[in-house]
Amino acid sequence: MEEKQKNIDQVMHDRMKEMKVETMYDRYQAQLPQCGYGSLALCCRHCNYGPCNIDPFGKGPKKGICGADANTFAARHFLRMSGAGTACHSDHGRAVAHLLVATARGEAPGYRIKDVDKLMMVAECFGIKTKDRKINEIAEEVGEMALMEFGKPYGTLLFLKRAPEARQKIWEKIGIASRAIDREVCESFHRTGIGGDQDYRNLTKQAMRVALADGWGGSMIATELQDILFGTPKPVQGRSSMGVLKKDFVNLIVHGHEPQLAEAVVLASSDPEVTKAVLATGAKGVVVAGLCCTANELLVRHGIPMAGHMTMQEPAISTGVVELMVVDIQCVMQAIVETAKHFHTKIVTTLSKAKIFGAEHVEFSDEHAIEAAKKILFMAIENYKNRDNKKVFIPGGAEPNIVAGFSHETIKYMLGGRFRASYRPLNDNIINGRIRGVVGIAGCTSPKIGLGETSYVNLAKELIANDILVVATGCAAGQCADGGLMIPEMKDVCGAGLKEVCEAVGIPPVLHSGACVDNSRILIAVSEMAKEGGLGNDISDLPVAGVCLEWMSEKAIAIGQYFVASGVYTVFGTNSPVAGAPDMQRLLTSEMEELVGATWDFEKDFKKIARMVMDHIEKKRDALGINVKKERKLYDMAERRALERECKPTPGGHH
Ligand code: NFS
Ligand code: SF4
Repeated sequence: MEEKQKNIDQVMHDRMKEMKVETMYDRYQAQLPQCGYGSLALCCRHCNYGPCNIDPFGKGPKKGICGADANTFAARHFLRMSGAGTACHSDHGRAVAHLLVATARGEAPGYRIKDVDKLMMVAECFGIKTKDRKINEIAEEVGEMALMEFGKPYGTLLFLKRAPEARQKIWEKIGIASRAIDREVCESFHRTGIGGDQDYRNLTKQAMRVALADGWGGSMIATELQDILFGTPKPVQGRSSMGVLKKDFVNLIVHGHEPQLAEAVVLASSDPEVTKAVLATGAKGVVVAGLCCTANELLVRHGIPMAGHMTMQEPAISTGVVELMVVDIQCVMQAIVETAKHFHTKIVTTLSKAKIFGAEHVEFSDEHAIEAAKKILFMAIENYKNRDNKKVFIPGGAEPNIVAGFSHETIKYMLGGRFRASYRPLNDNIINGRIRGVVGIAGCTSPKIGLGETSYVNLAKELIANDILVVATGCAAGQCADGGLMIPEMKDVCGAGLKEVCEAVGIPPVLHSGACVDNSRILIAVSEMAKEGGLGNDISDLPVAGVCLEWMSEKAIAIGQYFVASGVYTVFGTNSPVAGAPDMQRLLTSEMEELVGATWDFEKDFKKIARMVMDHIEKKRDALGINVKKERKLYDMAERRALERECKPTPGGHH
């Protein structure tokens, strides 16, 4: 029997095993069996009466010492996860807002306002006067107002207004229109302490409100303000593979999430002083490659190559050619410091809020970004001579294998044409059935599904074969990119309808829309589809869905929850975060429908997920009345005569 070709993940892990470099798969094995209480959300240590456990099956306790039951346990966990995820995306957004203000004031010399159109759009959305004002003045006010969104004492978030009116009404009606971002995060933690909110339905509502403060707040601020500063993504060729690292070059990997660091490193890497220093070492140049969401940010804006997603951070170092990995925050595993010890690689942290024991630290600031970036580059260059060529091993090619950069503006522009950017053609193609619907694939990669598995690739392939357009972000997008799905040629594995559209517009069937904060782009896209008309008047009317197969981070839970609260049916793979609390599980997977017109679903079996999503899409199409069964045409006399003139009646006659 022919052996299935190993993918880069497997090849790298074989190599690491050989070299006795520990991986997350080893550590995952060492954790097995994972704690049953934890897996079911049935442990609580929110106070020191505990830790308390609930026994879901046997005769053990059904309540914590304070009396909290399984639903309260699970709902509190769920709210804390939503709150923590929101905090991550939003603190990132806040940093970008600070940078915008600093840039506008001329206090951040490495940066400038790149996208004035986007600045004007956000200014208008914030109700800021733009006429006869200097760009920098407007930018400063936009940044200041964005910062106010975190702590304003009254009112609700300004970006909520970008949702369809029907959606805003639902949020108002059930009391989940988010107020200030920090307030929602703070209140979530307040409510989940001992003796706080102990009604799982009420807790879940707050989980919606805090998550909406992520999607329509912190994440959207991050995305839009980054576009202002670094440019709104446009289609760009790129490469995603370990092969982007090059043998004769100084290789520097930027890992983490906030693009301000990565942008500065990219900028500084072409500084003549840096080039001179590189050439002096005998290397041919310097490769800056991204990892995780930083990679997505750099890829969609500049086509900077991507070395990998979450589960590939240790393998990337194990190529032996990485002089330095510089990190900021989020999804950076402490383990990389140990991995690096097997090689010459330096690990450098940059934020005072995220240090790793054993790593070097170069403090990064908006004011001195370029200096810090240069310092880091010189450290990498200096380290080139320490590379051990016997340890070098780089799998994968280096030629471009993706077209990325599909911001919602680009999608609209490509579909509608230069003079009338619009979602009309997309809506029309959904109505006429060439495209059945749209699915957003987002989120993490995880060792839980097994080494070498490419769950997102398989799912995306099945969806596009069934005429469903796929929009991908985060590590899921990274995996789809590695899997070769993000090139226009992939139209050939699509269903006939989607193929026709991809051909006409010149897009791949799986669109790379950026990092995890860029899921906010999907919110805007679905809002505009709803407003464009013909597909109902709310997001929950659209034939769309969200999927995260290998969720890991608390951020993924926040994203899932804001998708659902925005009206998007969302399916998560592996396991439910509330599995041990049946009422809570039912609330998420069915009763949410009544509240917000959408639900969660959790499904272990990946193969089933494609089916679930497609069924959902067809259900929505039916409800919209766009799945009209071809009515049998009844001819009147005149038509009948005309027909008879054209063709001879066959035996049995016409109907
Ligand atoms: Ni999203 Fe990005 Fe990746 Fe998951 Fe982590 S990098 S913000 S959390 S693992 S997709
Ligand atoms: Fe136990 Fe209640 Fe304290 Fe949790 S909050 S640890 S359930 S007593």
